[in-house]
Amino acid sequence: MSTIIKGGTIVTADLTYEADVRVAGGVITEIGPDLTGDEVLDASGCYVMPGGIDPHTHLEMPFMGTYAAETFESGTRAALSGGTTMVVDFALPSPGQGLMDAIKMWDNKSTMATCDYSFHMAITWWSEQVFNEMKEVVDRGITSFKHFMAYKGALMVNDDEMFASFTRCAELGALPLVHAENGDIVADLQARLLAEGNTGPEAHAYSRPPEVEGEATNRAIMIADMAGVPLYVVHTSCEQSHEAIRRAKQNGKRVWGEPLIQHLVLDESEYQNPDWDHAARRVMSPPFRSKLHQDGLWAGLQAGTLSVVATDHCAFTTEQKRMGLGDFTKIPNGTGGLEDRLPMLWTKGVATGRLTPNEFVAVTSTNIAKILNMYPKKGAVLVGDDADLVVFDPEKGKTITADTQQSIIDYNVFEGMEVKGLPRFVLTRGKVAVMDGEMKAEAGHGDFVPRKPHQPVNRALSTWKELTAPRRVERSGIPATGV
Ligand code: DUC
Ligand code: ZN
Ligand code: ZN
Ligand code: ZN
Repeated sequence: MSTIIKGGTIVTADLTYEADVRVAGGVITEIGPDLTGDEVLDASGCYVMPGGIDPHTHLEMPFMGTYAAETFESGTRAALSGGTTMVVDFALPSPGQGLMDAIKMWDNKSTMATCDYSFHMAITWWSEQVFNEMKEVVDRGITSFKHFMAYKGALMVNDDEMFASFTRCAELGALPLVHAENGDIVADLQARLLAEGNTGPEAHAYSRPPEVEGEATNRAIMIADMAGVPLYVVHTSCEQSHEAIRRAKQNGKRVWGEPLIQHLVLDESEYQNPDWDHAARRVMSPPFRSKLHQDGLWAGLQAGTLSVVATDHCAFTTEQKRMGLGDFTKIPNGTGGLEDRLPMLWTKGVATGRLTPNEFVAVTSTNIAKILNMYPKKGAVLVGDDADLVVFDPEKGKTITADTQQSIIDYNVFEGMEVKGLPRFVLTRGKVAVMDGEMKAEAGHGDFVPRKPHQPVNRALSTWKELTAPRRVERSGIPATGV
C-alpha cells in the first residue's frame, strides 16, 4: 500500500522542484515524475514541504499555581491542523524532583499525542543528583537542557548553577537552552509596580523591559562560552537580545535565537486594551514589544542571525487568566499559537516578500531539526526519511477564530486576523492527519523521538579557554624582600 502526493512543487530549505512523492510504511520511498500508487493526494498548485517542527511547547505543564490547559492530545491536534508534525515539549521537574521522575510524568502525559514529539529537560534546581541524572537523561535520548534565568523563587537558576549545568552539557554533548530574563530585576520591578498601585496586565510588560532580556542573553552567552558549549536562546523578543546573539555569531560562537510567531505579529499595544481579559490573555514572558523590535526580529530571520520560529505554546483559559485579577504577577504567563504558526508566518513573511519559501521551511522545520540533531529523519524531504509532510496551498485562506480551532482554549490571540496559505493535506509518519482541511488525527499515533548527543565537532568553538587558560610562570629566583 503506497500513497502518492501528486503534482506538487517540493520545497525544502535549499531546493524547489516539481516531483511526486511516494509514501509507504511511514517513510518516503520514492521521489520522481509520474508516480502511481494505491492512494493519490492531489497536490496541484501546492507546495510539498517538510512538516513544521515546533521546538517550544508547554503542554499540560504545572505552572504559576495551575496547569497549562492544552493537553498533548489537543495540542498536537492543533499542531497537525496547522501543518506542524512534531513538537518538542519541556519536561519540567519541580525543584527537588528527580529528572528521571519528571520524564516518567511526561511519558504518561504524552501517550495521547497525535504526532511525534520529543522533550527538552528543564534544570530547575542543582545538586549532585541532578548532575548525575543528566547523563541518564541524555542516554534516554533527551539531549537539550533548559534553564530559566527568571521566575525567581520558583524555576530560576543562578549563575553558578547555570555554569555548572552548562559545563555538564559540554561533557555530555548536550545543548543548553535559556529563558533569558534577569529574574532578580523582574522581581524588583514587579514589587515596585504593585506598590505604586499598578495591578493591571499592562504592568506585566513594564516589569519585563527589553533590557532585562538583553542583559540575561548576553550573560548566558558568556557563560556558555566559558563552559565551551553552544547555546540556544528561546523566545528572543527584542533588539537587545538579538544584538547579543548577532555579536556572538560574528565572534564565531555557536548561538541560536528563536523568535516566536506571536512576537513577530503582535505588539505591546495589546496590553493597553481596556478589556482586562483581552490584555491578560496576551500576558506571556517575554511580553509583546514595540514595532521597532518586531522589525528587528524580521530582519534577523532574513539575515540568518535568528534561526527558528516557534510558539512557546503555553495556553491557559480565560478563567485561569483571571487568577491575576487585582495582581498582574498572578496572571498565568503564556499564549497559544501552535495551530497558526505556519499559516501566519507564510502570510506575514512569505506573502509579503520578507522570506522565500525555502527560508520559510528552514525556520519552521529544517534549522531546528539540525540544531536538535534529528536531521534528516525530521526536517527534510528525502527518500528513507519519516513522511512528516505538509501539502500547503498558498491560495487557501481563512479568518482565525477560536470557534473553529482544534485547541481547547476558549480564545485565540490572533482572533479575527486573516491568513492566506493553509495545509491541504498533512501527513504524520505517512498517516494522513488532515485531508482537504478535514481533521483525521488519531490520539496515540505520536511516537517519542530520541535524539543522540552532538558530535564533538558541534561543540562551541570557545576562544576563552585558549586565551585565558592559566599558565604558571616559572621563576628562577625569589626576589629579595625588604631593603
Ligand atoms: N513564558 C511564558 O509565557 N509561559 C511559559 C513559560 C515562559 O517562559
Ligand atoms: Zn520556556
Ligand atoms: Zn520561557
Ligand atoms: Zn517556554
